[in-house]
Amino acid sequence: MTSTSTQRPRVLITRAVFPDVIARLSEHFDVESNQSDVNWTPAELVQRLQGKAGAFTTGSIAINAALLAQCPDLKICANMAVGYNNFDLDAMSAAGVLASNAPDVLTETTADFGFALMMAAARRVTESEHFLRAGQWKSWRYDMFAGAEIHGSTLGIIGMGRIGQGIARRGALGFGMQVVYHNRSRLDATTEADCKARYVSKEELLQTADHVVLVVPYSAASHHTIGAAELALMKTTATLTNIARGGIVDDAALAAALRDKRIAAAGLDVFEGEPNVHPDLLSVPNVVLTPHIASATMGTRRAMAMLAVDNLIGYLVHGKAVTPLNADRLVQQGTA
Ligand code: 8YV
Repeated sequence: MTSTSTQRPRVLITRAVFPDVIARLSEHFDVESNQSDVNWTPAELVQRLQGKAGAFTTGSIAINAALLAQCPDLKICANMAVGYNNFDLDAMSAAGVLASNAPDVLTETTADFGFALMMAAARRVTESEHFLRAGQWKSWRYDMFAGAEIHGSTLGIIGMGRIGQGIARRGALGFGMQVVYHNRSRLDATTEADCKARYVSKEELLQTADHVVLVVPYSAASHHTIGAAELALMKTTATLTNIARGGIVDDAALAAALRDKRIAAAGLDVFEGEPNVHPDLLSVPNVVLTPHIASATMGTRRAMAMLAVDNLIGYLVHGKAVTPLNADRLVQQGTA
């Protein structure tokens, strides 16, 4: 190692990434990257973070007080994700570590996928494909895989941030759906008009929507937003789609509701304890299951990764991140 390179900040990329991400970071930092994509234990992660000023993280990398206490050189964790429930923001602020996420660049791609998953569940796309692949298709029948209508039906969105609004616009403008939404706080009138969405209580939404889509961030407060009681409020013909986070839905209760046909179908991209999936969900036919891919187009994944890079360079080289989460709290403590 040359004397120049030892003076450069050191950065850890915690999962495999696009090679040009490494190239861009290497212009400014000494970079260690997990290109073999090994899932490090918390102890290995701590060990790799020794002497690192920055970490490029993804949603599966937990940054908490125990880790921070052992990584005194760490200054920033840049998440390649809009969600940041893998970060303990209080602990990061207390340790003087900046957190950043990757908003906006994935909004439309993720809204596309939420809509696709909702449509696949309603129109029984994977269930009928499995039937065909199993050689069970012998003839046409009037009610074969008859599903639920999309156009003209009522779309209920829980969590009306940027992605929720994108789904609302698709439903209202593209499919003539009536859109109702529930959110911690009501949107301003202009945004409601843009999305053609009407604010209702969670109970009214669950009782009236033909298709419920969850786009709420995960926190202790949103844990099991949908459980047995909420599923019982839904129409028996309704679908439920979760593209938010595992833990927003009680997966065991959902599997029971699907098995007993208390709701018609579900589309799930996220799971409690993923990549493990509740075994009861694997055995019910009326659920479309995908492995957390809502943001997965090459263009969007690249944009998310580059925004994380911009945050690392912005903060460690120029003193200002692009999309920080706790900059105000660091400023108050005089650590930014
Ligand atoms: C990511 C996501 O693929 O951005 C998010 O919050 O859930 C996904 O887009 C995942 O978190 C990897 O970091």
